[in-house]
Amino acid sequence: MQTIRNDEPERSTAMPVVALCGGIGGAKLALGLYHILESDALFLILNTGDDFEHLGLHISPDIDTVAYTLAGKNNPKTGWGRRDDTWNFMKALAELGGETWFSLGDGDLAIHVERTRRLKAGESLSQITDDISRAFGISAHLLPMTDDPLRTVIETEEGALPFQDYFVRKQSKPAVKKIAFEGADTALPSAAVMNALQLPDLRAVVICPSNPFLSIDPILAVAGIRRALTDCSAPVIAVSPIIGGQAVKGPTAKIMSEFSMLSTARAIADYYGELLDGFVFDNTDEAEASGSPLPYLVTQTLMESLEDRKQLAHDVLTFADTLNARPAKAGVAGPQ
Ligand code: FO1
Repeated sequence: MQTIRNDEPERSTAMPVVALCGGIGGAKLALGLYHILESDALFLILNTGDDFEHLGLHISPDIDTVAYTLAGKNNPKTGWGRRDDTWNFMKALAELGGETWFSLGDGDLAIHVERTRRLKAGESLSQITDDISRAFGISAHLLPMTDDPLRTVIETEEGALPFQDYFVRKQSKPAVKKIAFEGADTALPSAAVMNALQLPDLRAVVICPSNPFLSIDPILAVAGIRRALTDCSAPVIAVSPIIGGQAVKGPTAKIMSEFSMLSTARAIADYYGELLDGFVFDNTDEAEASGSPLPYLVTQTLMESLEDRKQLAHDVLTFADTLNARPAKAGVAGPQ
């Protein structure tokens, strides 16, 4: 581990931490952070580029994955959906010849129905998400990146595919040529997102080990968020989603090769570029870490158990505290 200074006093667990998070992979580290921080110190900025209308319902997969995970209601086998859910609705839908490529459990349906009803009544996604997380007893702040429509569209060898068509229906098989974020030119970040990034005593901004292209880029595409990250007082640290050249889950490594990138953790750090103040490599990638121009930490990033999630969260924040000792980031400019 390379540090700037190691004699800083330990930071309080009550100091706020912001994390940018997609679905399954990101939710693991979010849970670790949630466990080690004081109850309301965690602010999660969540990707809504995967949201879509399906069967007349507004589905927000990453918000729901994180909410279920923090509430202990998540399905540990799939990573998405509710623990111990039943599938009567899907069976009945199949009997009618309805669309069954996207699986909605009976209990999971409640969140989609309620969200859709409230959106149609004119409430914001932020307000609805906040109410759902309070109803689940979650004390962290779950913040959709925007209340405006922003949809990830994957331009593939088979043509342009809405995100869930690419990811679930086509199982991420078509080669990706480009990724677009429809609505990004008009989508605004919610006030809660900007407030979180401007908290004066912010301890760290953590980019979870989510897919950079599919889960983090949509967040960065919302006007003002990238700039708020480069301007914020806290160090911005990304945790590598690549370990030993492979993604723990999902198509990150596949997309990297389709974009003619090396499937390495270093390539992820380079991709985030000037946004970062620090990068976290897995132990497996220690050799490539040593050439990193950024301050870095080498630790276990594979999160199999709850203990692993908490340990990684602790390691990342301890690393952030060493970077906090650096002069303020004031004046650092970055692309919007
Ligand atoms: N992922 C799948 O691979 N297959 C599904 O049928 C599926 C259903 C589903 C329902 C609700 C939900 O909140 C998530 C669901 N996901 C499913 C996960 C989701 O599509 C992706 O994991 C995320 O969008 C990527 O982060």
